[in-house]
Amino acid sequence: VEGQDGGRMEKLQQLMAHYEPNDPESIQKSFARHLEYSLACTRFSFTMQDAYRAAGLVLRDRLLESLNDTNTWYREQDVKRGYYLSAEYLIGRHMQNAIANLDLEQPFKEAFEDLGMKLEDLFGEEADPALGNGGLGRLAACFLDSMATLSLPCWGYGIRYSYGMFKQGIKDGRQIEEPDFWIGDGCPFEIPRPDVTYPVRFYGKVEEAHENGQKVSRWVGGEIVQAMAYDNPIPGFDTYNTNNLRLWRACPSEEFDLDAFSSAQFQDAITQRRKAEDLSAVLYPNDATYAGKELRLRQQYFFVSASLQDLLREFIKRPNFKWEELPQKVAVQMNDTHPTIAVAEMMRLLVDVQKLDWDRAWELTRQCLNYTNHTVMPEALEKWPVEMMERMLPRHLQIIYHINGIWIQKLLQRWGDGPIIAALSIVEEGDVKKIRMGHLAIIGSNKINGVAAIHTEIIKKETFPEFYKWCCDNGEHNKIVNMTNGVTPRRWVHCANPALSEIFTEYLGSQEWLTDMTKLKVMLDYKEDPKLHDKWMAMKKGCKAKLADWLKSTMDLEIDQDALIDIQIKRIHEYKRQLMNILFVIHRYLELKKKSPGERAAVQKRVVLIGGKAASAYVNAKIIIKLINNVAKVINNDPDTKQYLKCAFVPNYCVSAAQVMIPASDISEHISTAGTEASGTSNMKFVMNGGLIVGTMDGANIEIREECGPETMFIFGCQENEVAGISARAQEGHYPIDSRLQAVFDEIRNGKFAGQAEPEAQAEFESIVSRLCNARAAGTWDGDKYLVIYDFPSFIDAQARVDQTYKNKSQWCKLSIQAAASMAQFSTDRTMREYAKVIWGIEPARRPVDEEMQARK
Ligand code: BZD
Repeated sequence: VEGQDGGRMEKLQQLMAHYEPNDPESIQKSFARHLEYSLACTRFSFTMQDAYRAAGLVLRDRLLESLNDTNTWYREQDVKRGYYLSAEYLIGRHMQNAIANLDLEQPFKEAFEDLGMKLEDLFGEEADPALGNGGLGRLAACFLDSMATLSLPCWGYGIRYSYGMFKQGIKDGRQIEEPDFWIGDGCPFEIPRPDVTYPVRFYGKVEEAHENGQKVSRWVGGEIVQAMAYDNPIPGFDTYNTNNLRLWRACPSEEFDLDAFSSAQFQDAITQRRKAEDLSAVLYPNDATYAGKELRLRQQYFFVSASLQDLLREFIKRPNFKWEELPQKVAVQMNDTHPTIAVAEMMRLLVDVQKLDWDRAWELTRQCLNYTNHTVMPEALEKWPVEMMERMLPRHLQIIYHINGIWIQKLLQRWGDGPIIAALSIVEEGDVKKIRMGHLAIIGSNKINGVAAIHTEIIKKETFPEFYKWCCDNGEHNKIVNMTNGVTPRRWVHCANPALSEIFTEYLGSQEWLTDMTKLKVMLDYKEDPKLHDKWMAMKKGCKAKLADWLKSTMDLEIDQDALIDIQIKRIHEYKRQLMNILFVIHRYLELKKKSPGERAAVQKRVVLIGGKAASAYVNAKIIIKLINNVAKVINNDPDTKQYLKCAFVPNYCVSAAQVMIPASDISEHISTAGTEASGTSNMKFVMNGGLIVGTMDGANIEIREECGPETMFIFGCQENEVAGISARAQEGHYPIDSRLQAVFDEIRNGKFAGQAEPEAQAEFESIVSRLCNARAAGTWDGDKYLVIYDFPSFIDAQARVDQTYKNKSQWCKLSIQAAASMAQFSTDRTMREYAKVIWGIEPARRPVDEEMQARK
């Protein structure tokens, strides 16, 4: 509302001058008001779900105050902004995290206990927003938490999928996928912004025209979808800054054509509307390969275009803005290849819409954009058919060709013609011509980064060797940099494991470790202190009891809480080798069976939990799930062994499941073939919670080992530089199979885990085993690509070392403390500081505390 306000502004200013108070009574009042007025419940009759929603609204009020004031502060300070573009955010539940970060734990607890409610019960009512597949999406969520905590003026942009990652059910031992309509009756933590919308065009054609004597391109026709913003406030811990995660929802661009109501086109109108909404309907549940699906490219362009329009609008709004200042005011991070159409879209917006000349626009684009690679697997680097792009994004294809033309010219001038030119081109020739999005990203970026030291080296040597050569030739050695991943200690220690958080706070005398994990080094002085050992073991025991309750209630599984808890939770993939893990479980079972009852009693008890989702079309991964379930059934029902070894596939692994499982582990498995896991991040979460790692020299395991000490890890398997040689031998068939593994294979082949009762499963299991033993035949190799057979004996050895070490409880406890206290490097606070300094050039902009806020504390 604008114009003469007759004192309205002043009046509103007075009315709104005070923040919502945070004492328990005010929280209760606010809660009751929301129950009654926002949710239309009565104080006398409401469900726990209503209570959760009302409590969510109480928090939302406070989040909004902070979000608005933080935005105003950033604008006033005219700071450089960072924008994280990611097709996925695996944020997990909001409520507990928001309470912790807003520093409301105590008053909330009091307020709700006084009303006869436990906070944990409220937390349990929240749907777990799973707008991501796995590590990449969860990393983005941890980044947001750290950016806010460091008071970095950075926003996230993404897609508000109506359906997130599917819910995994297990039926007859097999994965079934169920839709996840996480929004339900609405999420109290998100703020719809019907006023913030942008048009996004698809299809149509490009017209050439002349304007003021200049040749210009106009992209016209096609269809327009509106992107509508949904804001998700991201509060920082120990700061008054709250940042924003802005997710876009696709809406039809025009409301119903009223005439259509009375005409035959009514159906068409509805169909059009639906089609627009389909765009942001569902997350693709694929975490490695891309299906080449048109809708996926539409989703990518949709959110990238809306985000760039939004951030450029913010830039232009600044008084007397100059385009030259764009790189001083804006840094964009592209999370994997998914948002890399941003290179072409930024050029389109600058050249076609803002009328900058090409060279100037290119300089600005290249200075603002950056690209993170998350995988060494070539099949994950997206390539879109030229034909598809030409239809859907005709102007972008022109722009990409133009970028490529200039790029190829440069290469030819430097190196002359040769195979390296085709290798470096953005366009891949072949039966189906394709646009290589990885190449577009690298050419259009200021910095490129890998996510762990070994991964960054692999990028230079194997994924993009020709680019690295180009960079070195150009004196740009630092264009490819390493940014080792991390995790946020707020969610993964403080919220997931309050008992451990209390121990740290007690020993350090403050919560400072939560924003500076180097402080935890003090714990090393106490790593042999019996008093600390008692507390530490009690903490683990408590976590195991919670896990046991949870397993009982979610899957009716009973576990021995004194057993060693061994967990592998991550997406199911051949390279992550859940297969090797279950083969080891079978081996352990066979060994137990051979023993006398007396000998068995001397064996370390173990509970092996494996969880994770398989992409719906990933046949082998689904067979592995079935195998795990069938093995579990046999082992858990064998009266000879069930006391000593239990195994279970935990269905529907997700962020909230991880928060229960991770704190309870003694060991966790991070056993990918060396050189295949870019980083891994759950390894960091487990160790921060005092779990030890059984792992290969891969991804961030290597750096964790350096920080925590080799004695805290059970390392096995071949090294990355040995893989090619071993693999060559496997292909030739010169591959001895360890007799213990052979015994496992025999047992599977003999039908122990399926047999005649399940002929289909039996055939699948046999095919998996026989494939492992395949040599190369007729040019192709469908064998033991991930060297399960080679690494198996050393895996058994590592597990034996685990058992041996675990016998000595105080030694184990010492290692657990040592490891957990040495994890400062793996806080996303460190990671974000590095991105801010090395890649973005962004400084913290901490909101000052005024007296009122101080008083409120
Ligand atoms: O990214 C993962 C890697 O596999 C991990 O090693 C690494 O730790 C994390 C974070 O850097 N990659 C993914 O999770 N990838 C995806 O989820 C994904 C999703 C869609 C399409 C392609 C990949």
